[in-house]
Amino acid sequence: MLAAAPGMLAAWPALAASAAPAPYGALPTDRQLRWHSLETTAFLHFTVNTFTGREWGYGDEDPNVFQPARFDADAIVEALAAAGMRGVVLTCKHHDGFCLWPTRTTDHSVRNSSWRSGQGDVVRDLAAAAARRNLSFGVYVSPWDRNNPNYGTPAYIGIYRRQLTELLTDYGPVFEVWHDGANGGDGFYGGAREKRTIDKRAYYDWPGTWDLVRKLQPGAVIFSDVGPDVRWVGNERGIAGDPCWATYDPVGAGGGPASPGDVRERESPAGHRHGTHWLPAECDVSIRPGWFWHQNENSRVKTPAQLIDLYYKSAGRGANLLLNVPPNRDGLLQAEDIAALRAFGDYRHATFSSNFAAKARVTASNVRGNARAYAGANLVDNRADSFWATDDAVLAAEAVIDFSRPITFSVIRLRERIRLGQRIDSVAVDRWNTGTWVPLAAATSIGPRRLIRLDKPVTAERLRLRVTEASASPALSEFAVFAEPGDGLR
Ligand code: FUL
Repeated sequence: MLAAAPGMLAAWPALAASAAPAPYGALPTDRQLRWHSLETTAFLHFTVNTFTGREWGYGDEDPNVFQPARFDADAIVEALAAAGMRGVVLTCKHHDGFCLWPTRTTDHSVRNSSWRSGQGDVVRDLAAAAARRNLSFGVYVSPWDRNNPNYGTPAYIGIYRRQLTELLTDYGPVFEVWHDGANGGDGFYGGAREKRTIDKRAYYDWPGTWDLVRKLQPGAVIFSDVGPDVRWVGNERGIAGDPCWATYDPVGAGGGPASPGDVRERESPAGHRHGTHWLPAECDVSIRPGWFWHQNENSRVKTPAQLIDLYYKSAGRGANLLLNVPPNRDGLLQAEDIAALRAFGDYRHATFSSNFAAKARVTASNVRGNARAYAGANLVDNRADSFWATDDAVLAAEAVIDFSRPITFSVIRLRERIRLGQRIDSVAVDRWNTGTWVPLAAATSIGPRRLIRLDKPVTAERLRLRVTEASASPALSEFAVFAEPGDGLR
């Protein structure tokens, strides 16, 4: 070992590598971390309903009603990408049982439609278009099947799993497998035209199906009311709770074990602080009143201002946004929807492409081990893998962010180092105003992302972030500051 030169010893503690904080509580898996990074994704509800005008097809539809003459997966994906969507989930099969791919499990599919002479495959085209545009591709496969004669018997579970097997084997990587919670009722069922009820806790043997998904697509997250990877947020308005904890221990509606379709959904928006599972929320919401395209809803597409509000109330609270934009009877997105998507994308781009805190000077009240690896400057270095951390015993700490010139902004973004768990309970931000700190904003859960949208633009030369309460020493990877364009589309 080399001897240290005289005088260097004093500097060593400051340079010493300090061990990273021990993780706290439930932690995300790698597949969940990838899902978190997508932030905004699109949902495509498309099937025979698009042509019959229904929301829930009965299951007796003639496959020939499915005639999207101008279907163009690249055009659809392009419009989604322009809105900043990083993934797309397709209703490969909705409750009516019509399969958008030429499945070998039933005749009720595109193979028996005269559309493209029975050679069409909506799943293949969308998966390929998404891959070309670098969007992740996901599948919605309704467990309830109002067409299948076997629905309600054990044989149907085998059919459902073969359908999943086809989708998860033949179409490339899948990032999300989406199981909705609608379970049983009346339907065609191969001509029986009757009501079939199932025991939603036992009938589907969900653990067996989830094992299959894991085997076929280990990188895919599984979504349902209860996860196991991503939870339904508990409403179809697209709004997460505030707070919205990434941790959750779902309980059945009656207090027993939870399963898809049977969850105490009033607890889903907020999750549970200190829950034992990392089970983050996804906010599914339609750009229109219905999930499927209906001519008479073309004038009721959400406005850009409404979409932006939803973005702050979903992604801005650490959830993912899953925004449904249903293709029309041509097999394209409707012009009104495309216009709203574009304005939504333009606004996000204009807001988030320049971070005024980048390069700001940061002074933290405590730095873990006094080591550069955990310095306050990591908050503003635009790197996802670096973070500001404090010593284990320091749960309340502050960082002053000095822009060295007045800046005008309206949005603050914070991110925790979620690989180390959700550690922070609450924060506050103050602005420096002629010699004193003035409270500006406060927030609770942060997790992968927290956007604080101010009521109006504010000008300040210096901001102070205070971690007011934490359950373990804070580890924050980002403090960013943005200005919304123009009037901020409110
Ligand atoms: C629900 C379904 O019943 C709706 O039709 C829609 O697909 C929604 C996203 O999930 O369970």
